[in-house]
Amino acid sequence: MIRDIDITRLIVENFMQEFLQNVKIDVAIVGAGPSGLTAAYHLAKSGKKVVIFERKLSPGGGMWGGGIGYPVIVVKGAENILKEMGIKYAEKNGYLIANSIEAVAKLVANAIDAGAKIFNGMTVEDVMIKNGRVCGVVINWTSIMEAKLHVDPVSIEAKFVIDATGHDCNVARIVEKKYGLKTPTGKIQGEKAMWADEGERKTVENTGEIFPGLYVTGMAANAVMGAPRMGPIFGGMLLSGKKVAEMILEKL
Ligand code: 48F
Repeated sequence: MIRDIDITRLIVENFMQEFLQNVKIDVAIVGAGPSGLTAAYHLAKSGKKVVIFERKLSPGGGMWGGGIGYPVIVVKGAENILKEMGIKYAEKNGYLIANSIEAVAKLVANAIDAGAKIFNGMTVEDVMIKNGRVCGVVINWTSIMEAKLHVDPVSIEAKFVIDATGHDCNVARIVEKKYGLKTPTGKIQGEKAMWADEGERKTVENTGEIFPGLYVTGMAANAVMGAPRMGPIFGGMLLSGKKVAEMILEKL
């Protein structure tokens, strides 16, 4: 017999256990797009305690829709990552072509299998900064935020925080507003117009620490540093996610 309250108990108990195991972590990743998921995979594979906080219910960010809603992505320069993730692809004129739904599903599955946690429906609305260093994130349920209820958030302690929030660079924006960034200008430069070749290269180049304890990856890196967008080509996102993980692993 199925008892209704058994279901209630199992869900609440299980979530509470998982959540409490993750209030003090090595790396908090904000955003479960391709760059955040790739970073999570590499950090978790190296045995680090890593959690992705994703505002929406579905992880995958801007990858699901491929280009203009056709579930196809183009990749250049990240063939090894596609292979490692088990994402099937075809090659045409030097470009790799993959199905966006398969790509998201496998990035998510690989990150989870490597040991990363994904908490969905949670928005990072602030960071903790102590002694001039980012040392955690402040979270609230997205549903609470969207309903504009006055409910105070809670904090998660993390040795490093990664802003993987894409075009909006939401975490960088919070820190910029309150303290200024430790970048050459101290300010968010805003992403520039479409230029796939330059954008892909710059995404990887711009990946790095923008405030003590806070790193930026993926499209957020270009938005912070003032580099072009690149549309539905994703090699830069995957390579940037891997790079940010390697940079943090050197310090952990
Ligand atoms: O936008 P998104 O996919 O970021 P990305 O990894 O990849 C960019 C590409 O998808 C595409 C592109 C490729 O060429 O330009 O745009 O850089 O994923 C960002 C994720 O962050 C979540 C958001 O819902 C999305 O899934 N997010 C944004 N702000 C917050 C957040 C927040 N404050 N808290 C939690 N999640």
